[in-house]
Amino acid sequence: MSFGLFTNFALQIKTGLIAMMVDMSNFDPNGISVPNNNIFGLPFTLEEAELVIVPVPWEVTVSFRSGTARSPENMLKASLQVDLYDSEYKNSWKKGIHMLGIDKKLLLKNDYLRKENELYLNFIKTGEKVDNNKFMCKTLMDVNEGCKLMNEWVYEKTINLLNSGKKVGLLGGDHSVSLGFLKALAEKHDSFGILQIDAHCDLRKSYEGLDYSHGSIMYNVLSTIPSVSKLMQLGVRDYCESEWEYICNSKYKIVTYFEHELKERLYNGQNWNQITAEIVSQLPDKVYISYDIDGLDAKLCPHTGTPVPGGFDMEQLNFIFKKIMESGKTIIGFDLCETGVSSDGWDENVGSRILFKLSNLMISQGQ
Ligand SMILES: [Mn+2]
Repeated sequence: MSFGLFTNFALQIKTGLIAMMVDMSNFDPNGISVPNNNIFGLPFTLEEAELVIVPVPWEVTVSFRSGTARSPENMLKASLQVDLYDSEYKNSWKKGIHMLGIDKKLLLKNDYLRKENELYLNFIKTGEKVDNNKFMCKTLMDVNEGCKLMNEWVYEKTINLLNSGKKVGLLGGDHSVSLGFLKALAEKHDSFGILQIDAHCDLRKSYEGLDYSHGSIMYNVLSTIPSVSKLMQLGVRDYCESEWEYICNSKYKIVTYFEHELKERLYNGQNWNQITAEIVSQLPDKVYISYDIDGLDAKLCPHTGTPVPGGFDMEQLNFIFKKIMESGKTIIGFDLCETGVSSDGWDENVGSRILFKLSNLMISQGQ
């Protein structure tokens, strides 16, 4: 494929001639990717794409290892290596996938507040009371306010895209980024469930004093978005007692498949197909996939923010997604979060392949 195509597209946008008529005659899906193109090396503009990926470069509340705010830009590069041929969802990409540019202001704000939050976390580790320290009270207030603004930013971006008829996927950043998108989806869908892939429950109330921590995302979702009728968590293997109690008191609104239980069932002779059927049957008709990459085996995501031993193989989860599609349920949106940044590009390589699979799921469904 030649660089001429990109110029050609730019010209068509300027002259307003694009509409849905994308000239793919010069695009070779079997050829090498053109770096100037968009995600997965695809040539679609925002206007042409059926699915829009919104990158959210944010990791202000991460408590262990940083990097995930940079993963959208790294995944964009890594995505050029993903082959467009998907044996399950052939040619789905032809409906158009486009990733928005990284918002530089949001990234700068993230960098500043992340440092502030580090100061705050180091302070509370000393065991001193925040209330007694005016400087720390102000720092905490700034961090919480910044996270609130990020949520509003995500809401505005995603509701506008949904209103213009686009399908939307979110690319974090840490897991806290999903709240605004889920609020936007709740305006479009009366009732839906969340399928959460995660090593953690993320059900902590105001984790470490932070209102919008990655460790509180599902608590915040359930306490502020009544349209979420069910939360199904898969692969959890690191959680605290209050989260366990919260699940037990949820009257089965939260169904958690803990990793040790899943493994035990497999060891006792059940197969993945049986377990998958059980999982899929409990999901409501409309499903949002919240994919925290740390739900996978850490060998697939060694630089994620809070890795935990154990976890899924990628294909195990793809199998569940396939069965959801076969069941006739609708996937209304997704997020992919917590992909780390690695010097050899491995984490981003895995992440971009998951992003392509999630994109294909969404886009292969009818409008
Ligand atoms: Mn998470």
